[in-house]
Amino acid sequence: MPDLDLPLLPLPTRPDPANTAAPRLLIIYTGGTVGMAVNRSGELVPMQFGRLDHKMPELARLPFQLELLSLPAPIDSSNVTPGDWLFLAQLIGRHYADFDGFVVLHGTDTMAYSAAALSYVLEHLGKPVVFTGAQVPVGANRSDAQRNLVTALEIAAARHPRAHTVRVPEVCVFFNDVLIRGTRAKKVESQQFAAFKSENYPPLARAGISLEFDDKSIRLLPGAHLKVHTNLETGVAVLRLFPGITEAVVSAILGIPGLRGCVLETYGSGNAPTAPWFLKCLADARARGVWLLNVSQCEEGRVVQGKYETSAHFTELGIVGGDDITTEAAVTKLMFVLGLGLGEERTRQLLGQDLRGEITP
Ligand code: ASN
Repeated sequence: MPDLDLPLLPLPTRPDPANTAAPRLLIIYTGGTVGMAVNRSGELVPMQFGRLDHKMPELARLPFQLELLSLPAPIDSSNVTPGDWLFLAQLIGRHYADFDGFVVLHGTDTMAYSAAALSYVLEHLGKPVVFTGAQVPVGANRSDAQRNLVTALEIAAARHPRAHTVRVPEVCVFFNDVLIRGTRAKKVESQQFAAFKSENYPPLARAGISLEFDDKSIRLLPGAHLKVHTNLETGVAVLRLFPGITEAVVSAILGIPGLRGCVLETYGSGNAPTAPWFLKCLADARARGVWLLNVSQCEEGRVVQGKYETSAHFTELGIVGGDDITTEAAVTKLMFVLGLGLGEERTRQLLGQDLRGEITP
């Protein structure tokens, strides 16, 4: 694991001098388009931010105390690994007591996976961890970085107007105009600014002229102490079905040496072929101890195993129904739950139940 002792750079802001309790926020810069520049070959590559406050003078007007922590080697989020998620979680754990909220600047391509992974790994989170980024780099004309970052910071600082308790104690994604639970986020756009969608769950907030929180949709877990988990099982795969998929493909994927779990991306409400060879591949994988999590390819709706004959065998084969979970949240849930190293019974229980608001039971 890289060194956790990374320097914090205080950014000049304007906390109300009379308000000694001005929210203290930590921005963690990991890379992504938000901080990219074009190289000699004309490709966008991640860069160090340098003086973020010079590129975003609006930060100086915010009534917060802000500090910036930049990873030594910022990356395009296509290069993110489970090791990066664990490192990020450790970093947040390291600074948890000293800050009121965290904003993670991250590439958009795999932001939904990172936000879901952090949701699992940061158990009993009581402070906001808001992922955001940009579709156009911060220095460029028409960049969306300013708006996304400023609003993400406002969300990370937000308190209930009367009780003054933390408003969004969740890992979430803020992008363009929506705040989305980390385990419900999906990148749906590579060209437009509205790049993310909340799947099967209402947005936690909408940002228009004012910031409107949907308090009843936000998870509150009062009184708990943060636990940062330190292990993720990487022996997982995704098997997306399509008409015409062959036995060779299915058996090759499910037979990968060291495979511990696989997301089965099925049709509709969790349906799949009933061909004997297909069911045998699943049964053989289960017999080798591979966990199978049934996730629908549909963007809305849920898996109901046994609704159709084409999913009737799944429960008896020991395949876990994923309800309305996204693939991003399912992959990271498998990594997290299998990484706990629990017995058969408990593993099945955790895979099937709602852990971080990723399913509507
Ligand atoms: N390739 C970039 C990334 O995910 C895309 C972006 O940030 N908009 O790092």
